[in-house]
Amino acid sequence: MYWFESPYLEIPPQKSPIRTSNLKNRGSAKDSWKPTCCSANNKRCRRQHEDSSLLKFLALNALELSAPASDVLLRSQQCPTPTSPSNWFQLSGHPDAFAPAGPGTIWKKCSGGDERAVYEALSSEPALRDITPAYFRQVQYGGQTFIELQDLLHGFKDPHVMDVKLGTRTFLESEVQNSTARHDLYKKMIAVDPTAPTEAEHKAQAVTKLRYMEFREQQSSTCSLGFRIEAMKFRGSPPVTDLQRVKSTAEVSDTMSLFLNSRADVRQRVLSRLMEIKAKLDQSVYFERHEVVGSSILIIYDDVKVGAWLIDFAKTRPVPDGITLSHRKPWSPGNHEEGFLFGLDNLIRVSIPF
Ligand code: I3P
Repeated sequence: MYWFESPYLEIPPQKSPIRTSNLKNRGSAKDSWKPTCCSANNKRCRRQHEDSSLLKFLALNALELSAPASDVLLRSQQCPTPTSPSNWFQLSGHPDAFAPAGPGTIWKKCSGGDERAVYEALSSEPALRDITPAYFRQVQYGGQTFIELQDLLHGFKDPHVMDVKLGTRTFLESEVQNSTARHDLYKKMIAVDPTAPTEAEHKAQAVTKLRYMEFREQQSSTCSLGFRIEAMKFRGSPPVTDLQRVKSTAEVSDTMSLFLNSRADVRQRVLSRLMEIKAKLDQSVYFERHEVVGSSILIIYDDVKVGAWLIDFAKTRPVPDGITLSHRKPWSPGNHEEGFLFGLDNLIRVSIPF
């Protein structure tokens, strides 16, 4: 267990509100949200409710923030007050996966994989400590296992947040053997493209997870660039999550520019941080021997600070003896390559201004 100061990069104050009017894929959380426990005429409460509605859509990688770390926090989520933590959000991820814990920390539900072991191993490589959220402890609560992590949003004021999923492969190799066809994934597939399922899949109204994950990779920039923008949040706007078809380099680059709001200073600091992360991973012994599937980089900035961290290690696995990974070679079954660094190289390239 360790505590550390986050490597925020300070930026000078600047008054330039983000314009989202040109963004094609805008989320609808704000439109659909309705306050239920306090007056809709109370502007402050309404805004706080809007913030907390982000729990449903945004956040750090793949989470919906509904699992309470304590009853007090659960109540404060339902009707936030100026002194309670109301500005939690999650950009993507599994429902009920996250809960606010205390000032500066969150709890993440452990559901498969061994993230605790990953965080402990990462913290044993000093160079890697500051590129992931700090890990504090494992906790049992309500019959569930959680890990307590640094809340990366802590210390930011109404920040802009982007979740970028890295890698050309987003599923574990073990998924290849899984022949279970799922109706929920069929529904998610036709929501993106109603013509995507084959005749047999339409008839069964079900697809395997492998089929769905590869479909998502092909629809987005995952296959070509080795990363995709999963979700983002602009200050004062609802989260944007319908980015499944942002695919070409030009579309990704435009989305990145929109997120950075043409702020050369922020862009430069994001780039420096991404390059620092890449340099550290290139040197990492742990990384060479582990496939890191489905992890994201979370980029956060406000008027004062810029930060970026790797998150979500539920699908990080050691590779069999005798294998070392480049993280850049194409995947073929058995080689465990996942294209993580190929994606990071491209994310850096696409983030460089023209
Ligand atoms: C989900 C996403 C998650 C994945 C989940 C998918 O798709 O790829 O990473 O969970 O699988 O449904 P989408 O982003 O389109 O919502 P894992 O990372 O745990 O594999 P699931 O439905 O089996 O949870």
